[in-house]
Amino acid sequence: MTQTDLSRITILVPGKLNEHAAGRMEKTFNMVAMETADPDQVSDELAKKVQGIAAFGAINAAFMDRLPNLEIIASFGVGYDSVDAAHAGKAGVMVTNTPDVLTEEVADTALALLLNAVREFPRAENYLREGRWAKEGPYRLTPGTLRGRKAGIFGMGRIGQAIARRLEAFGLSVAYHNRRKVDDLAYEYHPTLVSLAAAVDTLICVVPGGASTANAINAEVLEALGPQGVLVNIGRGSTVDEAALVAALRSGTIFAAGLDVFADEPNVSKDLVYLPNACLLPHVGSASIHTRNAMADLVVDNLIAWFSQGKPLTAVPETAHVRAQ
Ligand code: NAP
Ligand code: 8YV
Repeated sequence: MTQTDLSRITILVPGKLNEHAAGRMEKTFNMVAMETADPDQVSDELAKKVQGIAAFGAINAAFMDRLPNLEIIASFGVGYDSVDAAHAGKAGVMVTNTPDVLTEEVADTALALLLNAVREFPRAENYLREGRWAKEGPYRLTPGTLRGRKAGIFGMGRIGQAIARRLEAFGLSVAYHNRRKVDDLAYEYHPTLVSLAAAVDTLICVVPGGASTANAINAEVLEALGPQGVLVNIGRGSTVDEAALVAALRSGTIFAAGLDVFADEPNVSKDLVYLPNACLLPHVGSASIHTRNAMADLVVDNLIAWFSQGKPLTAVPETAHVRAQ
């Protein structure tokens, strides 16, 4: 199929579209934007036309079922817990995500969160901006340091390994927990999350969201991490029991936390916002123009590959069996 033929293919874009993706999509496909992925907002005429979705938010089973000719959902982000990929797999709909292109950016952000949480750099900067350095003297010596810390990575996948490389360069030891031990990786493996937390004082969470990781970081894990413990979550907010985390930060059960992701984004619990030992970012792990453009390109390139060659570039495992008709 030629580029001209692709322009006859209707791609639905629910929600706010990344600008770079929008530019390429408009030139390549018949792009139809809609506010949210609400099946009741799709006319019968449009429903029949749609062959693909570029997803920048959640896509549930009801929305897929509304579109009888849907072939592919190209999702923006490596994590695709907001897309019902299991349903798509059963319905013969391909789902793609955006792995690799964001790995190094997200790993950088994880290290920034760790340093900020341990060395209080955002608070020290506010101290300067408030004029307190000149009035009150130097910012306090931080009780926290990276020196001598032992790091544990929950989710030693693509991003977990990029974080591990950085931690090694910073002089920290590294251990990890996954469901399966990774072949040819020298880091110490722990078969349970609690055993990992007990063995380290710096826990970095970078597992996918979804049922298998929901609330995995609970009171028991935080207790095991201990009073010098620092939790960094760059994975998904659903993985942390936020009430247990707030209690652990308040009571000194752990020392500090650095969080990029939250249970109910963009709403962040006031309990966390008011805690001085929580360092918070608004889900910006991959949020540079460079990396978001690369993710946007991969969304568009997956759609082009599917409709021109019948094979996407980065299928998610749940739909790897799906073939173009
Ligand atoms: P990946 O390569 O698939 O790595 C995920 C790792 O988690 C794998 O090593 C996997 O190993 C492990 N894992 C999965 N389920 C688990 C479970 N139930 N228990 C223990 N370990 C489990 O994915 P990635 O590219 O590194 O991305 C990881 C996640 O980071 C994404 O899914 C996304 O949620 C998050 N993320 C966040 C941002 C941000 O902006 N904050 C940006 C990008 C990604 P096993 O299968 O052996 O368990
Ligand atoms: C994106 C992410 O910010 O890739 C992921 O899984 O969480 C982030 O890179 C997000 O998907 C875009 O909304």
